[in-house]
Amino acid sequence: MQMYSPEIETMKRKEIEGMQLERLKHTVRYAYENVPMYRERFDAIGLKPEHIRTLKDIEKIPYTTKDDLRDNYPFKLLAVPMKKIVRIHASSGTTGKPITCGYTRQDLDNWSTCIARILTMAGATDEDIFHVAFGYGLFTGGFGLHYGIEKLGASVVPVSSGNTERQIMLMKDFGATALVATPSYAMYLAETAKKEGVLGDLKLRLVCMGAEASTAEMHDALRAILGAFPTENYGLTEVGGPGVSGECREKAGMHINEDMFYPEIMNIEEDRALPEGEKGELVLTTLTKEGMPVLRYRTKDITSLTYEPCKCGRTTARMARVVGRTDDMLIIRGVNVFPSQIESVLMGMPELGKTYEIIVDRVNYMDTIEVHVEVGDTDLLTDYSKLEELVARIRHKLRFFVHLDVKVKLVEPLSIKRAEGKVKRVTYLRKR
Ligand code: DLL
Repeated sequence: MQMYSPEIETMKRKEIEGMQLERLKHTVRYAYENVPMYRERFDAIGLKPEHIRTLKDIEKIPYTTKDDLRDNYPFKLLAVPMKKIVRIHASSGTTGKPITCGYTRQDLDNWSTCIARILTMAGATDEDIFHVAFGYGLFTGGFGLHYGIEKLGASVVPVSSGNTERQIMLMKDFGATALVATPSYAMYLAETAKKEGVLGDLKLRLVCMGAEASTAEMHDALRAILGAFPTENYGLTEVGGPGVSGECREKAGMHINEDMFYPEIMNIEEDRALPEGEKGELVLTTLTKEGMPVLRYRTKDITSLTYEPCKCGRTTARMARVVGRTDDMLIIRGVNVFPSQIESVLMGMPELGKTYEIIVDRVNYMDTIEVHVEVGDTDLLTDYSKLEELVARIRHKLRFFVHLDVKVKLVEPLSIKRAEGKVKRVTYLRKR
């Protein structure tokens, strides 16, 4: 098994923790001395950097939230003068001002290292030709992956997003062996290539996905269509973008770059750290950032951690696939459900296509939920009895697996609008 940084990726737990503690102490002092918001927060509760003596002491530090980043827009959380910042990225979010991230030269170098590690664990080498279909711009996905691929020494084709037919032509003509995209866009590319009858001309052996949630069923479906190995990776603008963690060939969770990020899983309501294996909100602290260090960032992403060494030989902590964001959780007539749970049911049914949307409304004070899903084959739509039977089966499965009575509508293949950036699976007709 190839590793990009074997000396880090196979460290003993005690050594990793020793390194993390040193870096945590440094980051805390550095943030306290250079970022007014952290100094004010610490002073308000009488916390001093020297009070952080063990990794557990991190729990004394207040959380950082998205609102903190917005309130300090655009650059008040930078720990260095602008002269030292060589790149700025931002994430639009859904409302209001974006949140920003500034990188020093060293930050960019560390970022590329994180990405090169993740691509290597996914099985990439310097012989691969990467077709990058993430947007290039303020979004961290395009440039983040781009420089990591270059660092690995592979070839990068910076296609960016949009114009799906042209993307397929270029993948074919340039002989791309690896595709970088969101899972929903990777699926759209796969469906389009299938429709055009060119799947056999593609040389893809690897699909590296990230930036939105996916399910095991989605990975299986992609693998079946493209004949390429799907892996996913995770990150967020607030801590620098992609590169926090990624899957190896075992596909048994995403290995966290623990020398750069310190992960915690918290029960936020009870302000309690959760033990290994339990699901809660991922909280991240950067350990090497110079431009914009972030202490205990509440990601809102729900996952769990394991510290068990992986079969691949790596010893770094792994995070489970993200079930969803706390703010994406649907509460329908008191039942809590993540869109990913609905996706698992739909993707597991071979008669269905791979694109769906969820519509949430409130009628006569009652929450309603409706799922529109494409069928795999148009012919199904003309056979009324088959159609009825399929709808009944989907409803039954949803009732069984997510405990919800869901209205289901089957629609034509390729009739639901595809996203070029991040997919939006849920439409709210009711006020959130
Ligand atoms: O999406 C960074 C990224 C780019 C990651 C490319 C991976 C690949 P943001 O736009 O700030 O940054 O969005 C971050 O996206 O908090 C998660 O909710 C979600 N997300 C990212 N990766 C995954 C994943 C980039 N693998 C937000 N699974 C995060 C589930 C993901 N959700």
